[in-house]
Amino acid sequence: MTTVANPVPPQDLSGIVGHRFIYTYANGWQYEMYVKNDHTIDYRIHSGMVGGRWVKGQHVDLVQLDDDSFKISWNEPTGTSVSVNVMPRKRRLHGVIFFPHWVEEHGERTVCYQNDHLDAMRAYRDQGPTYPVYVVPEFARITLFEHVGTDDESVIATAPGALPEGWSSRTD
Ligand code: FER
Repeated sequence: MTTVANPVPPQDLSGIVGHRFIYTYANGWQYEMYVKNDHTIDYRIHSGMVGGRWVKGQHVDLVQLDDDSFKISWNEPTGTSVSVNVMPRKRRLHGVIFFPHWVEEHGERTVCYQNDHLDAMRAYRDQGPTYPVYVVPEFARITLFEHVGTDDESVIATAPGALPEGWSSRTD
């Protein structure tokens, strides 16, 4: 129970920290996220507008909203902001992506291993244009959800295009 004086519900992040999951949005875009610890994700984008992009060590805000309900929010060096609600047992996810206008126009500039191009991404971000922001709100189905442990650099260590054929279609 929460109150005005204490609006924060109990926080048990063990249902999502140390897990890897693969999901496909209703628009067909397929993503993979690894919650490395309670403030960091690694991810790969298997298909969609910026398919081929991958990132390690993105700082995020992670909270538990309720039983089987988590929210992960962050801002990228590109200026893109993302907020994702995850319901692991229901295999349900809802993401809202807020793309700066330059990413909508030139998504290919962000398709890389971002960690090797952080200064370029910040320069594109600062050059813009930012507006109008392209807002993409979509539900997704989680097709794989597995515990792999925390702070494991080997979970996301390969470009999405360099994985074995069919790798991201594995289900559990
Ligand atoms: C997601 C939606 C968007 C996600 C990452 C993004 C890892 C990143 C978008 C971008 O920077 O292009 O569900 O999960």
